[in-house]
Amino acid sequence: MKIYSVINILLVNFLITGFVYAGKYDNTSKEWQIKAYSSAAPDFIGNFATIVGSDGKVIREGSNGWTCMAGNGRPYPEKGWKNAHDAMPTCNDKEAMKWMSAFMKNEKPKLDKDGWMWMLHGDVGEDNLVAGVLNKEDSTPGQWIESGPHLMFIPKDIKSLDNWNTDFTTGEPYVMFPGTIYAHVMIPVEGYYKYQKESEPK
Ligand SMILES: [Cu+2]
Repeated sequence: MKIYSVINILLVNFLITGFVYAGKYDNTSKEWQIKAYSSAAPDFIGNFATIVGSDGKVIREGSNGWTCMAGNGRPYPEKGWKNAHDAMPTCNDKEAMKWMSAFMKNEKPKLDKDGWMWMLHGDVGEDNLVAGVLNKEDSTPGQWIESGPHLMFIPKDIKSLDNWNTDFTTGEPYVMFPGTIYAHVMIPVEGYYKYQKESEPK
């Protein structure tokens, strides 16, 4: 009897500690953010990129003209993003950076040439036809895609994407937000379908 209560107390303690610990992550540090955001691109780009923190300020100066930052437009959680995927980090060249800031302000992007954006941690889901949809329930039926690793091509002239593939289930590059001011090309790389197996080509 005694032994059981001791074991019980130990178990309960262990569980409580476990729960408290699980809720106690803190991903707001510069170190966490630099690691999570810079790894949205391959090392040879991310290691030399400027990193913008959650407060919109530069937390590391870069040297290659690229900028990495969290791309998730949802409110920044008190303890930071749960993980890198949740942060939806993007590494942008100069043109993609212009596109990102226009996108976040709901403005029309004005680029001087085509741009490139890496998103090797994927995103937490998009309606492929409509920008800004935050939940699968609100998306166009069959058009919700939670992306794994990909590269994005951002054209200066969105008309150049007319008649391109818009089907994300083929594995080929496809147009996201086709026919809109935010039309761009998604280029899936290894692991692209890991969050949404049912869309993988069979
Ligand atoms: Cu993307």
